[in-house]
Order: sequence, then C-alpha cells, then structure tokens
Amino acid sequence: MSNDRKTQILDALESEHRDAPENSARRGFLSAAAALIGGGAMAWGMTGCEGGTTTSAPTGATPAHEPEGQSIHVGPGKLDDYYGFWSGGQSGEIRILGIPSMRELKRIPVFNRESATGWGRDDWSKELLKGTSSGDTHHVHLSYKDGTYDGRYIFVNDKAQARLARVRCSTMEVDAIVDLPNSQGTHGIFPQRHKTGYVFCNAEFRIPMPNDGRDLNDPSKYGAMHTAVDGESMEVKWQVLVEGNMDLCATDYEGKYSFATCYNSEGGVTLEGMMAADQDWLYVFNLAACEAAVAAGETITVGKGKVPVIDGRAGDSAVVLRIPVPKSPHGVNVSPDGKYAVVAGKLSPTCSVIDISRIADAFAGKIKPRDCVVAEPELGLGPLHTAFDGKGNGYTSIFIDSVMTKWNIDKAIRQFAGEDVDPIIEKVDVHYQVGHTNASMSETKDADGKWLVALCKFSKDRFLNVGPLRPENDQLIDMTMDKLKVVHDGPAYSEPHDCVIVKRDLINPLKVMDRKDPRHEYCQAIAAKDGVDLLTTNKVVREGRKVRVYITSIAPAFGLSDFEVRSGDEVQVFVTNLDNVEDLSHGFCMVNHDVNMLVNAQGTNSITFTAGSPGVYWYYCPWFCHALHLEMRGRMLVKA
Ligand code: K7E
Ligand code: CUA
Repeated sequence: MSNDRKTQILDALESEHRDAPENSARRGFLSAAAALIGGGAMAWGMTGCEGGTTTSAPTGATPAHEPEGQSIHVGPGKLDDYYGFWSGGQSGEIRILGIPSMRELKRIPVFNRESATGWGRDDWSKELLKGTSSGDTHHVHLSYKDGTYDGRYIFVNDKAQARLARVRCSTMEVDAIVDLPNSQGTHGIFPQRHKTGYVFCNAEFRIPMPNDGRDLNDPSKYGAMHTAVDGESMEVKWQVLVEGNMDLCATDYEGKYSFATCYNSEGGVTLEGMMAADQDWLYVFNLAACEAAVAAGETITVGKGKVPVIDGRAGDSAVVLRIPVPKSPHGVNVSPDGKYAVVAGKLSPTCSVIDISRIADAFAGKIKPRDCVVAEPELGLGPLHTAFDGKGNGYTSIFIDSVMTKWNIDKAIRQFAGEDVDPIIEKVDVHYQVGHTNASMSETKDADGKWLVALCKFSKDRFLNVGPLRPENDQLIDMTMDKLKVVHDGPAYSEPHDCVIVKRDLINPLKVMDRKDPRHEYCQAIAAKDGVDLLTTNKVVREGRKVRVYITSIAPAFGLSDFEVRSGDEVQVFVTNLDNVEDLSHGFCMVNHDVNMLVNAQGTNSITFTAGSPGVYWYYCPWFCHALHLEMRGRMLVKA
C-alpha cells in the first residue's frame, strides 16, 4: 500500500473517531473501515487514543469530594482477596496475579521454554511439549462445579499449535497437553459450567479437511472444528465440522449448549473477503444432539483421524444453529444468571443479547434463529468482550473508542422491544485500545461486582519508555462506586489476552509437592526399572552408553558430591528433594551443558543431556536455599 493511501485511510478513521461524539448518529457499521480495506487493521492500532467520547474524569486528576471506594493497597505481609489468572499470549505462559494489588505472583510456563524452572528442558515437560518451545495462550478458564469454580484445574489454549493444556491448581503446574486434530488457530475455549465435563475449543482458521494437500486453493471446501475435549481425561471426544470460522467460545450454565462466534461466515481468505457481509453468526451447538449423533455413529472421519466428526456444514440441524448477528462478532460471554449470551459486534457498534431460553425453540424450528436475539444495544465503536457484576449490568470493552461501557441488560431488552429507555449507564476511558475485560467472579454464578480489569493492548505513554516494544496496560477498575474508577495501571509483558478473577478461598494449592504428582510418578516409574526408590537412593546406573544418576537433596547438600561418566554418554539426572519445608526449592544446573531445572520441596525432576568433552563440570543448586546454598554443588567427572 502506498504511503498516500495509508495516510488517507488513517485520516478517515481518525476523523471518524474524532467527529463521533457520544450518542452521535454516526454509529453505523464501521463502513469506512470496511471500505478502506488494508488500512483497517493497522488503523485500529493507531487511532482512537485521544479520548473525547467519554464522561469520566481523566485518571490522575482526582475531583473533589470523590467517594473513597475500595483500596488497592495490600500492605506488607497482607494477602490479596482474589487470584487473577492471566493468559500470557505469545509468551506461551499463564500468570498468577493478586487482585487488587495487581502484584504478579507467579508465571506458569505452559507452551514456552522457561529457564528458571527448566520447563521445556526437563524430561517430563519435553514429553508433554513434543519438541515445541513456543505457544500463544489467549484464554484461561478454570474447571467448574455447579456454576462456580471448583479449584481443581486451569485450562488454556495454544493458538499457535492448536493445543489445549491443563494446569493442576494443587501444584500450579501443567499436567496434560492435548493436540487438537484438524485444527489451526485454536482460539476460544470454554469448559462446561455444571461440572468438569467437556472443554470446547474453537478453530479460528478454516482449512481443508483433511489438510493433506488437497483443496489447497479451494477455500469453498475449507472448514473449522468445534472440538469437545474431556476435561478429566484430556482426550478429544468428538468434533463438529462447520463451514465458517470460529473465534470466541462460551458455554451455558446447564450443560446444554456451547457457543462460538463466527466472524467469517463468508469463508473469505482475504481481509476484504472476511469483512464482506454485514451479518455473521453465533454458532450454537446442541450438546445432547452431538452426543446422540456420536452414539448413533452419524459421524465421519477426516483423513486417517480416529476422532468422530459430526458434519455440521449443511445448515441448521439438530446439532448446530446459526444465530445471525452483526458484524464479524468477537467475544461471547454468558451472564452470571445463565440467561443471556452477549455477543460483541466488533465491526458493529452493538452487542447482541441472546436469550438462551429461546434456543430450544429455535432448534425445534418453532422460531427463527434470529428471534433468539432480544436486545442489540449500541455500546461504542469496536465492542470486543463483556464482563458482568451479577447485578444485571454488562461491562463491554470498546476497542476503537478506548472505553469500557457499562450498560443494563434489562433496559437493553426493553429498548429493543420498543421502549424509550437508554441502557447505557456510563463509559470510562481506558488506556488504550482495550481488548479483553473481566470482572471478579464474572464468569460464574457468583459474580460479585467488585473489580473490573481492562486489558489494554497499548500502553503508549503510560509508563517509562522501554524501547519500541512497550508493555500492555492491564487497568484495574473499582466497580463498587456510583462511577467506575480506574485505580491502577498494570504493565504486562506480551501479551495477556484474557484473565479470570477468582475468590481466593476457592483456590487451595499445596504448600509442598505430594508424591502423587504425575511428574514424580513419571520419574519413579523409570527408577523402578533400576530397582531404585527415589526417596532413599543415591546411585549411578549404567546401561550401555546411557547413564542414570539418582540424587537426593537436602539443604544444603546433594546426595552425591560427584559422579563419573564418559564423554558422549547420554546422562539422565534425577533429583529428589527430600526437604519438607514450605518454600524450600532446590534445583539442578549442570554448567556448560544447557541443563537447568527446578525441584520443589518434596518433588522430583529429571533432565537428560549428553556429557561434553572430557573434564570436570560442576553442578549446582540454582535456587537460594540455605546459608550454604553456594556450597550446594558437586562434580561431574567426564572421562574420555
Ligand atoms: Cu485477544 Cu480473546 Cu484471543 Cu479478544 S482475543 S481481545
Ligand atoms: Cu539448594 Cu540452593
């Protein structure tokens, strides 16, 4: 695109933004953006940062007589009220924050390779990762029971490699990763909310089925999979093949339906193509019908795949319903009372409110799918995601306007029915270009309306300049006052997409590892073949060119102060931490061998490497564990 053309597009978008006062009549579809193909996506990142559409006071300037609100100050030694679970985007990880302090408490490596813990380098994680070292986590959700979190598991997607990972809340470590067949760009995921049943995963990118070189350039034959993974066994149970793409995912509270937004019902493979239609869909999957089809064998297989696939491409059926919504929708969020699915319009300034109780009639053909829509309030330019306070209000992130719009669901429904009411309660500036939003317990029936987070994609000038790559800005908003108030800027490394905020008493991790940990079991199973009990044995076992070294550790010493191998041996070191002391981690680093791993209290870990050229190599404990931590080391003696 020429520079002139770029300037023209940017000017158009910028003036569209500047000239659009609140409640202006110019809230049509983003027709300018749609017409100015090629500039749209870029311009989204470059406009709309000047405020001007909002009612709140600029942050930093505290008006007189302002109510106090909740404190975000969590004093030294005090604990936060909530756990925040953040996806880490391209970092491939999950992060745990304390809310309201926004202090980062932990990073859970998932799809990435991580130096501190050895994730992606130790044997157990390498087996789970199958040689990959990158990922793109967008959506993190916890397992449920009866509509609220049960504190057992965290699920997270990998958009880059079409995978779903599970973290055990007991240890805050990944215990399973499953590949999703026939999928690319796995994006929205959501677990069922009545129990740990399925976790649904949406493929965002349409591909040939099977993707084996056929139909390469015939997009009309492409499709996308809505995949049901068993959240307990982490096995793929079945898939539904649809013709459009799928973006965000949600489930109802009763276990009847799953939802997927489709922004490319057109089946386009270019920007123009994907933005062509003024209406796309919310796919609704009828889960009982899906299970019945699978049980009756009314399925196909794709290529050599073993997973039963329900072909849902032929239009509305007992299995899948398409509810028309404007235009290239993004987020879908279900209200805490379980009644409504709120679909954010993205290229339409609206959210579509779907009455879930009507869906059965639509499946039965008694009403049209579109009749499930009971409200469509205009909330601002570029609505993306909606959070809830449990008091009947929605809080929708508005990307282009850089605001959060608070609106009342009932009033929106009444307005849609013709009544002269304004559902919009308030808009608050956020900085800048907000993507996801979530509120404390918002994705559960126990939404409590305390804290709202706006995950802004751009921080621009909000922090010290750290070079071309700036942090995102996760802003914390107090929801408890008459007006929403931004109370904290939270710089975040690339790039949290989504988060959930969970009451702290629902999460009860272990203080030290237990020996039922799958990683310990994995190591003990190998050791058992050598007749070794990891808890009691320090020993070197040779089998040809393979050497297994079993080492215990108690601060400040390893159970072996040296071991001998030959250059070129494949060496597998097991370290079992016998310290039963909270927060007392050891580790194992073999110098000059790219070997480093964490071993938590009462945990075991193993790592495999090739012994280098002859010489002495020190191994040491990298975690400061004792006054004599520096002395916690030993020698690997490598013979020729
Ligand atoms: Cu960034 Cu949920 Cu991947 Cu919206 S998604 S912003
Ligand atoms: Cu063990 Cu440092």
